[in-house]
Amino acid sequence: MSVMKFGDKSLDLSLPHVMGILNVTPDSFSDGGQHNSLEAALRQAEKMLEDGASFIDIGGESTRPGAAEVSEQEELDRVLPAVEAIAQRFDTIISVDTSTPSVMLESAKLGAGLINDVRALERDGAVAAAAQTGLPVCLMHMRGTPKDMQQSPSYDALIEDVEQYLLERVAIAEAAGIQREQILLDPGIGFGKSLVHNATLLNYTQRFVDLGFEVLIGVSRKTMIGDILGVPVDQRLYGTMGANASTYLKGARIFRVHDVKPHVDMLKVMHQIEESRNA
Ligand code: 7PM
Repeated sequence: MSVMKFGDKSLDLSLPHVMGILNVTPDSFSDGGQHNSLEAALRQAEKMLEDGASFIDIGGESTRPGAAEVSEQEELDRVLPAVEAIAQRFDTIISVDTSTPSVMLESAKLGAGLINDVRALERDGAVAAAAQTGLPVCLMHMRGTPKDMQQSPSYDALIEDVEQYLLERVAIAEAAGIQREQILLDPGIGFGKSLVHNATLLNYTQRFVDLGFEVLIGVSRKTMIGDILGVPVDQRLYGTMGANASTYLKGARIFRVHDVKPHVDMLKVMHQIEESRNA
């Protein structure tokens, strides 16, 4: 049993877990308005929890390729009301998808259980803020910035580069007092990578697991799936599930997805098969 603590909750990471994506960017709810969008976020969170999500990942910054940065105040205004409302109503682990120190600190006070940073705590003050919360962190690899990362990404040695970067970030996190056992790694699918880069990284998931870390994968509905299948974003579920199933077999244990129920069912079946040794 590999139990990891996320604030006041614990999870057995020998089992697969689904992290449901909750975007609280203004463009994610068409009806507009602060109150309406909070209501819509709560309904979406409730549905994902009924469907078996272990985490709700709340993000207020669009890291879509080419996206502009949001101001700190804007991000606080989007994320904190959702963290507070979900923490009050539901018994779940709240993950905050943020690179901003104040968002980390304030979210932790309101009950968040995980800091999920696509910039691996690179922003000024982020390592110290994350350490101060005492929460686990997910360190993700990104090459470049959301603005420029998809402009012909290239690597000398993809796997070595990503591994070296993540281990550097682990060392910096540990030096600030974050325990090794509190660190999740994520290869950062779609963040400065071509289709072949993404596919290769997924194929090498075991290598990151073998470093002694739990691995989180975020491939849901991404361009990688669209490139392979030639389908728009609303038709990428089956392809997403194929990618996630493949990495489950290579040791990934947390799957960040839009479509919770299909993944919970798929992972339950895969887990049962993988754990069946003695008939
Ligand atoms: C628009 C386009 C909004 C793309 C958001 C995105 C990951 C993540 C994201 C990931 C971890 C998405 C991305 N992706 N956090 N946050 N790993 N740990 O497609 O792959 O969801 S944002």
